[in-house]
Amino acid sequence: MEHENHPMANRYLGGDVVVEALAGLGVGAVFSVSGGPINALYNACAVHDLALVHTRHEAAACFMAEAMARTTGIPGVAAVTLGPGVANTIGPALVSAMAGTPLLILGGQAPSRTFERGAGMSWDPLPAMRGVVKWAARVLQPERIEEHLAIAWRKMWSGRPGPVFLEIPVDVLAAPTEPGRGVRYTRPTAGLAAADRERLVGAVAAARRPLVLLGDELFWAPAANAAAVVERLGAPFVTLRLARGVIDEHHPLWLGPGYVPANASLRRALAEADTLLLLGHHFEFDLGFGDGVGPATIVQVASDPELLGKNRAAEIAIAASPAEALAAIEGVAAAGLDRAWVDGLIAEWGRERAAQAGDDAEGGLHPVAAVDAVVAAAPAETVFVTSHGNVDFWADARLRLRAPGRYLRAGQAGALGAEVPYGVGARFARPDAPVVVFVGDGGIGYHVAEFDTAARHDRPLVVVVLDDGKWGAIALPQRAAFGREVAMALPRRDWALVAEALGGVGFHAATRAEIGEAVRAALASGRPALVQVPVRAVLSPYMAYIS
Ligand SMILES: Cc1ncc(C[n+]2csc(CCOP(=O)(O)OP(=O)(O)O)c2C)c(N)n1
Ligand SMILES: [Mg+2]
Repeated sequence: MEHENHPMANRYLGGDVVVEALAGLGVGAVFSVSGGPINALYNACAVHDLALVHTRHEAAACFMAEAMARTTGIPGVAAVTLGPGVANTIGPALVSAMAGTPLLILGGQAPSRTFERGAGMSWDPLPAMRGVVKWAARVLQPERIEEHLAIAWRKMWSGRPGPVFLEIPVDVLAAPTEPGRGVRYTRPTAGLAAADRERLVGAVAAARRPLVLLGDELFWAPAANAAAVVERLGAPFVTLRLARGVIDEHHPLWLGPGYVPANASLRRALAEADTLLLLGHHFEFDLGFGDGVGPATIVQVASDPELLGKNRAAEIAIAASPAEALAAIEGVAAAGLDRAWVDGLIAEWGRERAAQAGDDAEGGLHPVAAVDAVVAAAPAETVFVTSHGNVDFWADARLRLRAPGRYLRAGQAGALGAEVPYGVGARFARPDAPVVVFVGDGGIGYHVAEFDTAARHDRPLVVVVLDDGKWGAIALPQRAAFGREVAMALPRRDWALVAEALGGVGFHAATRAEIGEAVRAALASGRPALVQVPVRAVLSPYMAYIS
């Protein structure tokens, strides 16, 4: 073969150590934007058969890597070049930190002998990266690469997961070295002490008005019996962030997304419950920091002790795996359950959701009508992505996920721009799953270029642009507060045409029927597809609440 006669071919280098270690850790792909100092890594991907994806922006590479973790539980990895390449990863690292998702960013660097001499593109990223990641380090000996990857992996998963950064200068990555011993990692599960078990069972059994809040950790460490537990208890439950879908959200006890700003029924439940079972999460922004909690006894279970009592003290705070807690209360019934309260809440959520159903008044479709039409045309196993614009908040409230790992949303950081890369990344993680992305006419502009990446790698997905002709989430509250919109309009661009120019296929759809047809045709096309849907700008419950 042609490459075999070249000086660096057929030699075992630092890059080979990296790739073999990653493969041992279950990593399925490396996302990058090509950079010279990491050529040894790229070559190693070919040698050891690890998928390598060159995207159009380092931020997109990171979002795709993070999307792999959000869909499968196993992180992808982003490898980027020095200086501006690393600088472009700061945004997604922040998203991953604030969302509590694992992400390993590998950074290239100039040869170590040039340090402090002003080598081209070279910049010391460690101080800046330390501001956003859990751990950042530089490895200077090829024989210590594997050790550093093992540390990175442990740091990334410890407590609440998050991003880590490892820099490897080109002379280290391209240095001949010996194969490592292989890195393996199994996430530890924190068991339940006997006394905690007793308190937990006692509190749950005594509940008259129990409410179960299912959070992030149940995605990383699932509990197969979660549905059985809520059924036996007769307790209403909400699903938060990464836990969306850990119980099928078509379940009759589902009280909607665990998102206080978008769920008035949840606000009432928090105020009236006598027992709150907060599993694998903390009282964060989505739960109103716990401020709306009424007289309830709070029972909080999370592996990371740092989350216990955060923002709101818990009467019973247990540092253990929520899955262990669910195992402990399996079969426990709430003897004095206030059924009328439970039924009333569930009915209220049903009415709240039904009242959202949009009309087709003058000026175009209501965003809810558009979202519902898309969802109706998407197969049950679809992975959905939404973002942080006004129309995305409608989508967030409308979606009912049937299983975990099927809902990606930037989360606490609220970063526009993650949408298209998340969709492409999900398609790498789950090559057979249909992927549908909701994004606004503002958000699409960030990373629409990743249509090219999806096309080059044959990763079909459907991106639905909900086009209200403006930066809606900013414009609508601005109008309410100031009586006008200042430079908020976005002229209607032909995003379907952009998708076609980038190797995809484009559709326009303006009615419910046209949306259904376009989504089905997009799915059947087997190509990256964009469906552009004009919608009215209607303030979502979320934006109304926070404005
Ligand atoms: C990285 C980033 N920059 C800016 C914002 C602020 N922001 C929130 S929503 C929004 C408007 C989004 O417009 P569009 O994507 O069209 O969605 P719409 O609100 O119109 O539905 C902006 C600019 C953000 N969330 N993230
Ligand atoms: Mg918009």
